[in-house]
Amino acid sequence: MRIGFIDSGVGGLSILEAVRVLVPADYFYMMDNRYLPYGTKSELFIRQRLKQLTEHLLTHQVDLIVIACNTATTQAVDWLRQQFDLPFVGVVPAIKPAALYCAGEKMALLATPATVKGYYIQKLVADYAGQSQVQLVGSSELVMLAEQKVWEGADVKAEVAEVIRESGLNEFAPKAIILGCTHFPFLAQEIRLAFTKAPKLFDTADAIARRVQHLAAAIISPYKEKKQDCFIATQELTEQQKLRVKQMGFGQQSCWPD
Ligand code: DGN
Repeated sequence: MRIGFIDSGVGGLSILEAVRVLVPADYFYMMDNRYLPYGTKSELFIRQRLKQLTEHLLTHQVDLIVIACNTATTQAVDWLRQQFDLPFVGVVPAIKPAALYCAGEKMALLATPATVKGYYIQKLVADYAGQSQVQLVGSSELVMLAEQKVWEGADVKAEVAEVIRESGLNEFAPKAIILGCTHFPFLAQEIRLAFTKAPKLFDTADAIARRVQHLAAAIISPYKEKKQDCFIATQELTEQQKLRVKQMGFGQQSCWPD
């Protein structure tokens, strides 16, 4: 089985980690670092770009693609499903389980600016948040801080605390925070520390892993044996990044500068 992943940066790796545990497959992680971050791009741009990346992943004969990015999912996944005859798994913020946990108390959604502005999220909140008051916070800065932490092991505690302070979330005091960007699980510790009273954090990785497992069970792939995982960047990685990619268990890496 061959499974493709798409994100603009390292965020999708938080989903890949969970999927890898449940589904034996060769993974093709496509990191569109040339256009990082997606959170500031238009819907039209994201759709066209995702179409190109999907076409490239299809040259690797993937059986399924995970759009491991909330921004891209909320703007493009329904459209992509109309363009390609291929199963797509999208990632959207875990508003429903968080609302169940909050039972009418306050919660917050932390995502990218594009995700919080989108119609898709307004609808998810209207459909599932129930009586809970929801504060939406969009931040591209957190995306870049997660990148720094994953690639360089940088200590970003103070910067994350500053983003949370500016958002006013500490005063809002939510019972739960939904991590509506796949980059943010990498900052879970720093986000908790930025609160006087730590809220419960919700992400989507385990739910996505179960969804992929369910779909994969019905796919008959010509690729039966697991060989190796492949990391594809759209802009040349630094030597340090190449080393990190190797440490993450990717047997092969390449650059597709298109
Ligand atoms: N990881 C992406 C998401 O879940 O929305 C955001 C990455 C970005 O480019 N902003």
